[in-house]
Amino acid sequence: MKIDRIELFLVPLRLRERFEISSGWRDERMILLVTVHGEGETGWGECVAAEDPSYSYETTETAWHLLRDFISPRVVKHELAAADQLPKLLTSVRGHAMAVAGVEMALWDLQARLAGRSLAEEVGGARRPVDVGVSIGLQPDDGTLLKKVEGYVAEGYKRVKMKIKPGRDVEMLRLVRREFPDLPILADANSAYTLSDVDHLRAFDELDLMMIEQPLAHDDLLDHARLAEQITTPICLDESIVSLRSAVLALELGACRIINLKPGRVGGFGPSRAIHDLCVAHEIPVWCGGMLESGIGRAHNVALASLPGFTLPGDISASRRYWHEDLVEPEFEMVEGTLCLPPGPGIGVTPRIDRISSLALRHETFG
Ligand code: OSB
Ligand code: MG
Repeated sequence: MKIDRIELFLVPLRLRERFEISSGWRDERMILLVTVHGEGETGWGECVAAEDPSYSYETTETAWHLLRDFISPRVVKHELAAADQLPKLLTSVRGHAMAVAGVEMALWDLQARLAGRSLAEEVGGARRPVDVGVSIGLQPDDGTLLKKVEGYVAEGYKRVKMKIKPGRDVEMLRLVRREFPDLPILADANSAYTLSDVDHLRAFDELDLMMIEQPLAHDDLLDHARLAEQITTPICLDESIVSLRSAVLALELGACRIINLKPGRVGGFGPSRAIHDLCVAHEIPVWCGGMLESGIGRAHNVALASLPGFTLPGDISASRRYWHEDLVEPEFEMVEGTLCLPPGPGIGVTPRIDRISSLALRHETFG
């Protein structure tokens, strides 16, 4: 594949409702879209970096900088045997996996389109509907949360994840558990606790949670391993898993029993497939997380989630859970707790280029 041109778009998209986590809230996303043009086709990617550095050190602006000044110049006009060869062109880029993933996943889309295959087939997935759950942000009060949970359960979501933080955790989850005795639920702390909270975290064990996601710091695998010895609720890691190496280390240390795999966080499909295979070999369940993506990133996530090791419902909800109007056609709809894989080629949904262009605050072309 010879890449002639790369384009970047920055598209503000208002969320249908505020999304609040332990470190802050947002009402709008700055969607960073990447296109790679080559061999007469176009591949689409979405960089998941957020507007601020609270979830990751990467932000929309650092990603734009990396993509413009370091990644695009090493890819444009270069010959790539296949999408999984991208790391060979980027040996001089350390970290910034989200920026890299934007291009990497666009290359996979391009490769799939050129082969006339769906992205799911291209990455080794099966043609099966993908089980989905929903991630609910912190709510102003328990009554509002219970109503939200009830609504999503009625819509058919297979499991519910709730954001927690100190002061909005055990009691709140206990109420939800009381109202929904059989519902698969989990709690995501986004690093809001430390190992000194172990006695408090032990109180979660009676709630029959599927897991607690990222209770401690992103770079503290050792304390996660220590915590795992003192609580029975399975620990799932999100922020801590930024590469295959970090996944190897986490499993070796016993820092988690489950992994939330987000392709946009680990550098794309190449590292995601390697982490997936590692987890399958260790009998560690994986599920596909989300970063409030538009339909473009969602299409990539659905394709990845069709791999066999994804045995738990992902944070891949329907377009309308996030947006009044998505950036793709058709939008993603949930049917009986699942999202269907769009039939190929590539991501299988059509980016609405007119809408993307007219909404874009910034648009740059390289090559
Ligand atoms: O921690 O999983 C997270 C969204 C933005 C940043 C971090 C996280 C999330 C979510 C939402 O939980 C998942 C989604 O529905 O896209
Ligand atoms: Mg998380």
